[in-house]
Amino acid sequence: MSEATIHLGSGKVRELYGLDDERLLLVASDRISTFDVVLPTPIPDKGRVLTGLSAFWFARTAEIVANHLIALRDDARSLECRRLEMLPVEMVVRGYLAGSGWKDYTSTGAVCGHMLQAGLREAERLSEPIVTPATKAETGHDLNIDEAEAARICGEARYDAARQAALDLYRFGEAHAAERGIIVADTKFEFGVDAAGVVVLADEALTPDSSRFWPADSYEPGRPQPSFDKQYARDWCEASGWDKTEPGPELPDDVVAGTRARYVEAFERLTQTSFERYLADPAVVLG
Ligand code: Q0Z
Repeated sequence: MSEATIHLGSGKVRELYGLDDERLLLVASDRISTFDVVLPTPIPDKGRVLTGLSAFWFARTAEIVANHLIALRDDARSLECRRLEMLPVEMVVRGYLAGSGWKDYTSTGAVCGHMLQAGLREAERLSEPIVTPATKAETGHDLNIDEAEAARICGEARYDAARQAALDLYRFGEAHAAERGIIVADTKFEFGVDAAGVVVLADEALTPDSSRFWPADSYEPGRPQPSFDKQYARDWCEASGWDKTEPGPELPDDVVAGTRARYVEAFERLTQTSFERYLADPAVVLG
């Protein structure tokens, strides 16, 4: 990284830097969050897994929608990106009934304004994916809004372009992952607008941190599903008696190793590339 690199912000597990007027650097750390708390123990290579997966999807979906990727760096954890004017709404696409969507459905029969058929079970696959936009609330938590509100905030044309891209991206990713034994239950996309007014996919794409990945081989609607990547860490945290407030517990070595193995497994299944090969030459995921 050059000396002129300016730190612009921190996410829970990523850092954002300015490179010049046109370019940003997104760096994925090895930090892991569970139950909304960042744990003190890193998962080795987690940031490289997430960066490699994002780069893989950006390369494979460029014909669906333009994206912000300029280059994948040799450290395998950093993406050089185009600077965009971000839309202030996150585009969540849900193909399965989980998390806050399942909660809303049980209390109202609808999810963010989408009235769904009666009698659906927890984790059930929806007949069609739905878009449930969200904004960053004051609390830092996401606030679900309906699509009409999102369109007002973004502008109709920009919202419609982002919505169509999000649905097409989800359908592509879900079908690709399903062939490799991973269910993408839902995922969050962020979009920006470039200087020409084009709506562009930004941030990360179809990673385990921006999505719910479930193992297909144990899928059974009617109960909560295990997370493909975080379940070891979550189970250990639950059993430890931690009250889920800051600070989180240190993870033991076997839980770190098991969690790392699941991230690497997700990477290798989805990209059909050995993780070792990716570390030696990150550009292999760009196809
Ligand atoms: C992404 C974020 C992170 C903290 C701003 N291409 C872009 N153009 C303009 N802005 C962004 C992007 Cl990706 C942008 N974030 C989210 C990421 C750390 C915040 F790694 N904020």
